[in-house]
Amino acid sequence: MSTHTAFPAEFAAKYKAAGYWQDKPLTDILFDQAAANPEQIAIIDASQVPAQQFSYLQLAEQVDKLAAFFSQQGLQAQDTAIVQLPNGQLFYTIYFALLKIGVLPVNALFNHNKKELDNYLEQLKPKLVIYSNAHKLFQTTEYLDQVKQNYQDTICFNDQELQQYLTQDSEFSLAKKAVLNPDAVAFYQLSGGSTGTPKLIPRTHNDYFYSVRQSIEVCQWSSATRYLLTLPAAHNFSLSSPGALGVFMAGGTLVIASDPSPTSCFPLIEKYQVNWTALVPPALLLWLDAAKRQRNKLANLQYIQVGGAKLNPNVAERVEPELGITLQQVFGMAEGLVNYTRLDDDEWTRLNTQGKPMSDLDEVKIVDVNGAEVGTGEVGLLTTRGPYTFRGYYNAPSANQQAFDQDGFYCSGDLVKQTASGHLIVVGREKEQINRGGEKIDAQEIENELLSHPDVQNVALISIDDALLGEKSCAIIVSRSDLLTPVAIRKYLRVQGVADYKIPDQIKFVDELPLTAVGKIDKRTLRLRCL
Ligand code: OOB
Repeated sequence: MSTHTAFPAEFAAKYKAAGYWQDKPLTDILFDQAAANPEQIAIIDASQVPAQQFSYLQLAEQVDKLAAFFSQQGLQAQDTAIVQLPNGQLFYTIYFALLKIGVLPVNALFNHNKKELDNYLEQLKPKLVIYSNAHKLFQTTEYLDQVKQNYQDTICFNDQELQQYLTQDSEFSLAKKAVLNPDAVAFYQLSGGSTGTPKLIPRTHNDYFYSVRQSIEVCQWSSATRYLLTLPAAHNFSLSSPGALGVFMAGGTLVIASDPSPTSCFPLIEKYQVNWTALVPPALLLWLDAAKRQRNKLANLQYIQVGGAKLNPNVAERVEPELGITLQQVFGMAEGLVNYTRLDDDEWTRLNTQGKPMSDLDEVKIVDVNGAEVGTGEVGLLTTRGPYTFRGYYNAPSANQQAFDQDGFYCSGDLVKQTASGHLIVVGREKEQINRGGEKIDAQEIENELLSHPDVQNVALISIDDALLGEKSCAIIVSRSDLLTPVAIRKYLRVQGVADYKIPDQIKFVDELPLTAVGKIDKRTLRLRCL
């Protein structure tokens, strides 16, 4: 059984003929730069104290050394790996090292927990797990022992072991570069999910390479770009839109912050003359607040990207006057399509739209519930296909049937309208997902978890408005016992290994849940009741 839905041959041919797919492996992003600009600083890792710098040559050497090490451990092309690391230089070294020998990683978010890791392990049965003792799940050996027990062919390393290996002055012979098919899967991205089970998104060398190249074109990045990483490194926004890979492709410098707070970021912007960064809307609010006192620290910053969740136009309006920085809205998805407002878009467009597709070969169809296209300015469901939008989740035929129309358009679940200029405005969403300040919660996943509690008879997880995060989650529960408390519910979810950000922010008990005419839980009514 094939577990990967490839781009149909006629589309692949079209993207190649247009010169969009160039049949290059993703690792060329780094190695081309190391050859052309070996001395240029690729990374300033300020998540470490003191900060550490790596030139392109040094980074490439580290990648080669680690690739050789992984090969010695018996890892081979087409093996898979689960990597969960905090933001730092090592994330990129490992990413490129695995890709170089053809191992396919899935980069778990650092705030993922046992539930997510269990799921990725179960789906991929990886040969390699890379974890960090800085994560609470690995502070004791319990979980690691369980992994080793259940997956006896899997080798596990923690970040410190690999870091130590890299700092040793040892001789190594270059790993044999995998002979890569550029149309093949390079790695898996993570889906925000809306169907109850986490899903993996295969991204090919060709499609991802193109998405990075087109992103730096749209954002006009160059070797003068100094980008501050604030978001999780694994996220599609900060990896490829244009993100860290965009920095490397442009030959710029990536500055890594330990977190998105103004306290961590403002001094770095000043010290390292950062001129670009990317934020989710809640972090932007904190930055606007801090800039009232420390705007001078942001003097070098020219552009600020905001995306991952809807940016309120009232907040958008404050960015340019209060920070003195041009705003770029980014509406993307790990599945592919990324929309950017252009640097020279007029002010209304920059403040009120979430951008337009980055590629002229992106096809966007906005449809009503029957699949018929709606007119310009009318709200409908966003569906899309194009040179960097995936064609199917890993090993998930029934989910794929739901997620794609018969022409291979991916149904994103977002409700949008399009302006005459082709820009998209996100007005809502149809999918069962809560967007907690950019962090996605699959409502069904948490509902299923809650339903496994013996005292929970029925439950709905809904979004509620939040001034900082945009949305928070609220679990509305029909309990079998008068003794069930919110504290007990939260504890139960924690013990199950649910990630912290997915634990309901509010928990309410009701006698019964309202139903729609077809007998589904009426979340719209619930949401109104919670206002
Ligand atoms: C990005 O990727 P994901 O996979 O975490 O989430 C995708 C979903 C979209 O379908 C949409 O519902 C929401 O996040 N979203 C936005 C948005 N950007 C993403 N909703 C409103 N306004 C925006 N600007 O979040 C992502 C991937 C690449 C670049 C940027 C964001």
